Amino acid sequence: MSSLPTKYTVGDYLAERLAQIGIRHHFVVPGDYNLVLLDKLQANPNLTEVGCANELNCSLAAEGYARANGVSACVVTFSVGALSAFNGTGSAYAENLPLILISGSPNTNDASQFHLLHHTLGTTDYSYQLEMAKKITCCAVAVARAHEAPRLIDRAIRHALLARKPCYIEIPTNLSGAECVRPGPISAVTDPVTSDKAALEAAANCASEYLSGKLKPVILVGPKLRRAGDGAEQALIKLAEAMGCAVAVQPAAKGMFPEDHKQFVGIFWGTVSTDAADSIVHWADALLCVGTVFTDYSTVGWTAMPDIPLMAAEMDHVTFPGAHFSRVRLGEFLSHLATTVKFNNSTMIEYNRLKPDPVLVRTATPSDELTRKEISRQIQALLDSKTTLFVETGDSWFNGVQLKLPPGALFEIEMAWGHIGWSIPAAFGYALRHPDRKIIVMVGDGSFQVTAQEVSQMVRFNLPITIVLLNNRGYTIEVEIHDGSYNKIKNWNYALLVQAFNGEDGNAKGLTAKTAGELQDAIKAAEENTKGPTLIECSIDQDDCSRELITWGHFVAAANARPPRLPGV
Ligand code: TPU
Ligand code: MG
Repeated sequence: MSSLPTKYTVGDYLAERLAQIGIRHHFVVPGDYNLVLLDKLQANPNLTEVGCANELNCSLAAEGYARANGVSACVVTFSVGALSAFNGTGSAYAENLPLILISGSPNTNDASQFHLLHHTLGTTDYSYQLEMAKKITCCAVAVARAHEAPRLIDRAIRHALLARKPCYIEIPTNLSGAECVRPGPISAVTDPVTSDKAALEAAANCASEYLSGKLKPVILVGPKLRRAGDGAEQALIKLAEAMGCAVAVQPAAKGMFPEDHKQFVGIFWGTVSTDAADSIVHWADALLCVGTVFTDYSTVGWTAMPDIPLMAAEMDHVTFPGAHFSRVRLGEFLSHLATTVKFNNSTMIEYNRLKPDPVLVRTATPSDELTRKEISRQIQALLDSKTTLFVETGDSWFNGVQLKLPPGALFEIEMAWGHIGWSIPAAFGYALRHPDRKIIVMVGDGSFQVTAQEVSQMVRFNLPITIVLLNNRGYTIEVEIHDGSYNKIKNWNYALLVQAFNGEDGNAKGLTAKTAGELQDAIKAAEENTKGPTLIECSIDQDDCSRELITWGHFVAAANARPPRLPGV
């Protein structure tokens, strides 16, 4: 590695650590407080700098990259950059992704000289950014002396990797180039914590007790299964097969248990579940929750919260009614359980009785006006083993969750944070790490307007992402929760906008579809465009939304409107 520095600086140290933990692309927006740091990161031969249009998009691109790569880095300038990047960092926290947020900061001499500085609140206390970062990361550090950098950088990264949460590293502008020691062995940062043997054993015994005497066990899979890593997804398949029971999946975990597996019984999402997943979950007398997240959204306004005592296997602990076991790693626990459980397929037998017959999907004729159903039908036909489908907040959630994933197809959703506009930068970040996958984004017009600029990075990097934009002229998901004039938005010429991002050398295509035949042609053109993104604007009627959205919106609105509870009542 002759190109690595012989004398290390704080910036070199950080660069080497990022490369050592498997980061190949770091997402940046420059500003005078981080320019020297950017030079140092650029100088590392294993890192590729990826510029973004703004810091919100930069943080969301890093969020998407972390989904593909397991960890990511976002580098911004002080306050004006970092406060925008806090949003994607919040997403990474809620979605359990280790995103390393790195911010440049003022020269170390300024605080003691009581200087007023640009990009600050206009006071002489610059500690506010670190204090804010502490609330939205698992570990926030500010380097104040170059010799402290190795310890602080290693600590922040290790915490993020272990907790699967973002961390924050602040580096003053005059320290990025300051000398520090070279990095020690990376295993000190990356080595996993394994389960406590006694706790693992005790948790497995407790699981046998929990299941004994139960006749109708069901496994419910949540989004933390994939985040846990450690082979947890494979271990779950083994456990499910050893038990023989029904396996339902939460919407944010779609694709984390293969949809073509004979024990997959659908997406459990209360009254808007697919197949008969809700019936079988409600029929169960034992529910093994694996990495589940119960929120107002995933429980349809608290109407679908399971009401039997649960076993909850989390990323690093397991709980039962009346028992808790810390330091039990999910993958190890599931693997252990697979060797001790008894086979009981009663819920599969019942499920096969309850399962609805396949619905006949009507294919539109080419001249038919485009509908939501026809869009879904055509997207379904596009999915293959190489597809990763991104679904954005809005009716795209419901349309996407209804689709059947063929083996190998992956699904990405940001249901916990729910930031409209997430899918465009996130799909961009993800695509850089997985250029071999066929990436399709389902996004609404309102969401697209939030982060549209990041399509220009897809153009810059020649990424053939297909964006299916559902133009229903407004914020339909909000209409179904609570309507008002604020849910109307200005219509754009989306196809033309995307072509504007081409400048003099881009390969983006912008297409419009108002009929079934036009959509078919546009999809064909998208498949032929291998050198850049293709956006297909699908115009549909304002009221053409899914049954599931209307039902879900009704219950979420009811949960939002609960009157304040008075003390003692
Ligand atoms: O399909 P559709 O019309 O529901 O989707 P579209 O057009 O993307 O509209 C989404 C509307 C929406 C809003 C305004 N969904 N959630 N919100 C609230 C919201 C506001 N700001 C951010 C950053 N995220 C949000 N989820
Ligand atoms: Mg819309």
